[in-house]
Amino acid sequence: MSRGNSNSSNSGGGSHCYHFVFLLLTVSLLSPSASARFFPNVTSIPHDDFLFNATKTAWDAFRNLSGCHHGQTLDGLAKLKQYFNQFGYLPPPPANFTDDFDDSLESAIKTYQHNFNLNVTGQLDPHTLQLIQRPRCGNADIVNGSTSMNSGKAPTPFHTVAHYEFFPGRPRWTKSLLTYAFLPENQLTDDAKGVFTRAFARWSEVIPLTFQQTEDIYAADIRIAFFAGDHGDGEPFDGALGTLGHAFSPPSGRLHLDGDESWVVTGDVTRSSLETAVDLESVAVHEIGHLLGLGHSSVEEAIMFPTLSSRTKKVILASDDIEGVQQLYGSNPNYSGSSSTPSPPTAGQRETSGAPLGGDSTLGLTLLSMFVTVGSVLILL
Ligand SMILES: *[C@@H]1O[C@H](CO)[C@@H](O)[C@H](O)[C@H]1NC(C)=O
Ligand SMILES: *[C@@H]1O[C@H](CO)[C@@H](O)[C@H](O)[C@H]1NC(C)=O
Ligand SMILES: *[C@@H]1O[C@H](CO)[C@@H](O)[C@H](O)[C@H]1NC(C)=O
Ligand SMILES: *[C@@H]1O[C@H](CO)[C@@H](O)[C@H](O)[C@H]1NC(C)=O
Ligand SMILES: *[C@@H]1O[C@H](CO)[C@@H](O)[C@H](O)[C@H]1NC(C)=O
Ligand SMILES: *[C@@H]1O[C@H](CO)[C@@H](O)[C@H](O)[C@H]1NC(C)=O
Ligand SMILES: CC(=O)N[C@H]1CO[C@H](CO)[C@@H](O)[C@@H]1O
Repeated sequence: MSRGNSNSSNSGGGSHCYHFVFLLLTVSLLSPSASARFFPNVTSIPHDDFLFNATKTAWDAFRNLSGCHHGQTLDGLAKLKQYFNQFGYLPPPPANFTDDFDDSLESAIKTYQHNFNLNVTGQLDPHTLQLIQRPRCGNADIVNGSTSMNSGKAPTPFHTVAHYEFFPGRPRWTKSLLTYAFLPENQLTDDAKGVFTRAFARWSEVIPLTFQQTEDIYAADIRIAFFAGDHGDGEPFDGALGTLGHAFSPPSGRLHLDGDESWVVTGDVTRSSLETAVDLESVAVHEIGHLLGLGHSSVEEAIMFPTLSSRTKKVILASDDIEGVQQLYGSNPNYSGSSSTPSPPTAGQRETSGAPLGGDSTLGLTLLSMFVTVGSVLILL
């Protein structure tokens, strides 16, 4: 389940449909007629379905598994096993997964509970199911059997240990200037690109690496793209929530984001009336951590913790993130050593005093607009 060196072929099959998402419109403008002003073809796209309905998200069905335990058979357990397989907790089955709550599922649940600091019960208790359903990074927690979170650490009952972790073999970049480019077909606005500038800056502040945008996506070290569904790398995206993005370890440089999310580019995501709103910068900072060689961390405050709830902003590197990335690259000589200096206010964090909840337009909240391509340009990306 590693994203390390996947060379898988274009399983998108060359079909390419274009899904319209959103162009820096405030939510109040997201009526089909307003959208149509910008993109005449938009009426054919059923965007209301995923934007305004939070009930049909990727892992909602797991809700029904609450209380299920060893020995039972229940519809949906096979799907849960696929989930655990996706994130490295279960090996792929010889044939299909069954709906039986068997030993291997119980053991996967225990490992998951250990990694996410839950009580290790081996049961699908409410806390565990809640975490399982939370939107998260698509990268596995366990790569090639090398566990990256709590479960990979030797038991150290008398100390706290760092929880940051690397990909197997500890791949890292060996040059200090890395270029990045955006998939031209996504047609990102300057505001959206600015989100990535800020996200890269959070890492370059603490390590001696510099990131520079380039227009040439084929020459760039890091290639950033929004895709919907299956996009040819063997790790399809899954619509609203579920997995939000994934990124490959060095020196691959591929950073992919799920084009079906309601990405918030500017404004206070925590006050969005949209249940599925996801903060773009928060996910970008996390995925850049993978690009640099970090795996997932069990420290909940860490950027490299695998989950991110919708309507949540989390962009400040925790000491766990900083120690981890400095193990790979050393410290930036200009770095003062304080791990939690809030960044100066940016367009994305402007005060929006007094605006009532529910009126996103009055909050100055903007959603990402892009064209999402499925399956065509991907072989090189
Ligand atoms: C995982 O193992 C496979 C087979 O041994 C190897 O080809 C692949 O590069 C490994 N992935 C990582 C990230 O180490
Ligand atoms: C919109 O319609 C025009 C003309 O039918 C077509 O050329 C264009 O590709 C369409 N754009 C999208 C995003 O579907
Ligand atoms: C969950 O259970 C409810 C009630 O039994 C059922 O109506 C619903 O379809 C189930 N949902 C899924 C996604 O299986
Ligand atoms: C596995 O599941 C798929 C989809 O549900 C089904 O088409 C296929 O026949 C199953 N294969 C086996 C070996 O059970
Ligand atoms: C763990 O178990 C304790 C004692 O039963 C309980 O108080 C606590 O809420 C549980 N924590 C979680 C995260 O489930
Ligand atoms: C440190 O700061 C100096 C002066 O601003 C700058 O020229 C240099 O590039 C910085 N070094 C790094 C590694 O960021
Ligand atoms: C949670 C949520 O927003 N649900 C909505 C799903 O779509 C239907 C029909 O548009 C609405 O009535 C629900 O409120």
